[in-house]
Amino acid sequence: KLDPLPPMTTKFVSILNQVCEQCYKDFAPDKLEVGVREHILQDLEDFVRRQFAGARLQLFGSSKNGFGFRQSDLDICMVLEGQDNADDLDCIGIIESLARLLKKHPGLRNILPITTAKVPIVKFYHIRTGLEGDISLYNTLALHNTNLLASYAAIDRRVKILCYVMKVFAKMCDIGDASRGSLSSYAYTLMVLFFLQQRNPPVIPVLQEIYDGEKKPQVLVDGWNVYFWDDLKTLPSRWPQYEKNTETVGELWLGLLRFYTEDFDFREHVVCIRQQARLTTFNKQWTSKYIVIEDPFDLNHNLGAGLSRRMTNFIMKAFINGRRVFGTPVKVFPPQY
Ligand code: 3AT
Ligand code: MG
Repeated sequence: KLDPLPPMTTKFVSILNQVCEQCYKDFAPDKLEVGVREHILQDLEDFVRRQFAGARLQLFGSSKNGFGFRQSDLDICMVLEGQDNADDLDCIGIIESLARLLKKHPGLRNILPITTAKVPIVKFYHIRTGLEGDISLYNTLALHNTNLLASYAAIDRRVKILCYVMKVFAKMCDIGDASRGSLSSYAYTLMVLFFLQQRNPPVIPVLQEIYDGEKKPQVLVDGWNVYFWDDLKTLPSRWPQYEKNTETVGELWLGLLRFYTEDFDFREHVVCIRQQARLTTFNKQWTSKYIVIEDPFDLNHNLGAGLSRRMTNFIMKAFINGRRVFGTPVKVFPPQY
């Protein structure tokens, strides 16, 4: 049972907004740091090509999706020229020999192949920058979902800021580490995007539902349709709700916490960013889990599938506390700049 929130004050909404804006300023990398990542990538590609002549390396994840932190890891996908998919490749063998090769790179340390995971990777530590990274093979869907997230981030700056705030919140509440049984950054980003699509009026459209003609185009990757409207210049004419929502980031942040604690029925509905209409857990046969988040492309993939009941409760409690803390006006004296 949720305690009712006291009335909001305009003063406190404005403070909330400042906090969100500041969070973005404090954590977003600048242009220089983006360049550093591209530079490391190029250096690694040159090095890897000594042994894998047709290798191409590509950054994905938060180095590219618009929600990267200064210390975010480098997510790298490797493909071999002339080879469309990983079907007849010995991925584990390649990861192991890639690890042996990277061990000879003077700029790297802590090379660790992980071949037991669903997606085999080799982890590394880049000495000069202190960045960690991993290289996976043919992680093609991840490249596409990175582009989808990047498009949403480019529509409205509030999208970017809210996703940062959400990631900081998740880290601070210790609910943002998938390797320790929690949800991944990617999952929280999907939750933010879903909220912004469902807001009235919405802040962002459903890009996967905008297309020319009668039927949605098919762009198949690993058997899934990765089509979405990526021509953002034409969005104002394609989407009648464009810029209709004028809420501040602070209002949206509290709105998000209230949405997931007061309105959204986790038992009944799926967090699903590929369609405007509500999708039910019953439709998906995903009724055994409380938090259900559907991947926008791989529709068999529930990002909440790995959550234990304990962890689910822990995450929901963090949202409930967040709602109370951010929803209760207190007298604060903002720092003078
Ligand atoms: P960080 O800033 O690194 O926390 P991120 O968005 O880079 O945020 P990860 O490093 O956890 O997140 O993941 C890198 C990318 O891998 C993001 C997404 O394109 C893909 N990815 C991660 N987890 C999943 C998942 N469970 N299902 C599908 N794709 C995923
Ligand atoms: Mg990452």
